[in-house]
Amino acid sequence: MSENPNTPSAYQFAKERYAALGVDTETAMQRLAAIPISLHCWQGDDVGGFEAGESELGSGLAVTGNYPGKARTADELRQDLEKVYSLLPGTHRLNLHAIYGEFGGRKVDRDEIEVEHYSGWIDWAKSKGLGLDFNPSFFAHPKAADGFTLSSADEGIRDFWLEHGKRTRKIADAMGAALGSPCVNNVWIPDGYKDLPADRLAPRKRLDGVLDELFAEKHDHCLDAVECKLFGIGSESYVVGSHEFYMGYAIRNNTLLCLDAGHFHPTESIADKISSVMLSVPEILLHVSRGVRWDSDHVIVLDDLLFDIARELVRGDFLDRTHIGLDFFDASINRVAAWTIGTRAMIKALLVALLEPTDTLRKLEAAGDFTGRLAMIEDLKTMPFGAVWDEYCARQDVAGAHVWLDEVRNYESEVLSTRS
Ligand code: RNT
Ligand code: ZN
Repeated sequence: MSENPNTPSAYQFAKERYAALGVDTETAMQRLAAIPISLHCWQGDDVGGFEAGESELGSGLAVTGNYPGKARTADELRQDLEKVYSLLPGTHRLNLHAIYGEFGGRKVDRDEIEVEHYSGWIDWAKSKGLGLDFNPSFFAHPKAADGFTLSSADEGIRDFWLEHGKRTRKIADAMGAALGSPCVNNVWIPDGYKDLPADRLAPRKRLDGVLDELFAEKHDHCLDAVECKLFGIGSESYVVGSHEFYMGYAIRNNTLLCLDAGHFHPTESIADKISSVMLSVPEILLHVSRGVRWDSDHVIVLDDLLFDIARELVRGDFLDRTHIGLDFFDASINRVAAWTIGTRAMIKALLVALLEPTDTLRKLEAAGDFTGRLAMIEDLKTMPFGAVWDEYCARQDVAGAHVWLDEVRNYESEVLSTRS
């Protein structure tokens, strides 16, 4: 089908529509290209990791589904990630968990990990121009089996996990130094009680003290973040690392605060929290996720919650102080597609936010014209952002809507289906 050169392209048409609102689509695309998203490695193998021997996930984490083709080795995971990155416009990052080290089949316990176990990842990231982020893994381990790690009443357990955490900060520092881009190291622990606690304070005091020890040494290329949770499976009544706990901790200690979209009450959105916490903490880490009833980790899609998060980052000019990470895991669909769908949704939401005529909305608001504000918010929903998205993908040489899935299906038949 040949196009009539006199017919404006869908993009040209969209560009003019946005220009009429005072929005420059070219600037929006330029800004978008500079926003990295940190992809979570654990979508690729259902939070399995590469430690020697079998281990139960546990600690309130559960991945459902048995779609074939999950990555069984670091090489397979990297191969899958390369496919995903090839379907994403822009330059992004990878977020690794400590359990994804390359241990050569040897038993290397969590308190024994070294930078060398991650050198395969660092070399690969360097060759692909990717930044790395990191996480201590305080789960799927016999010493996490009774529900407590860093806040345990047992000094031996506490010390074991403290050593693990310290090592991850050193490794994160080495990653950041090697790649010339700071590495966010995010602490999430599962600690909590299934049923009514008698002492809510003692574990929190212990955690407060242990975190001080954990963060005592300065590392120039490691950015420390702490992640709260409302409840988990098996910690329904009490979670030591609650929102208030970490909010206070981050403010007192100048660490990053991690907001996971699935870790709050179901009607609570992290979008509304961003402008508040940004007044008190230097930077934030996001775990963009999608809670569905009692599960916090569905693949993100372009829904109102995602639009709201992206809008708040752009409206508040917070992008420079925000590390956008993803955190979902679905084993019931093609995992490469899951990553691609979720990450592309995140990038699209940011594009829509960058295309908003925020000044106009703010003028209406300042004038008390709430009718005009609501009318504009509603009309913006049918603006042709899809044409700008397609143009952005084309310019970045990335498959557009519908076509990317063909690439994933080919990859599935050529690569994923050969894995038993
Ligand atoms: C768990 C937290 C945490 C994990 C990952 C694997 O509820 O969200 O971020 O999902 O670290
Ligand atoms: Zn999370």
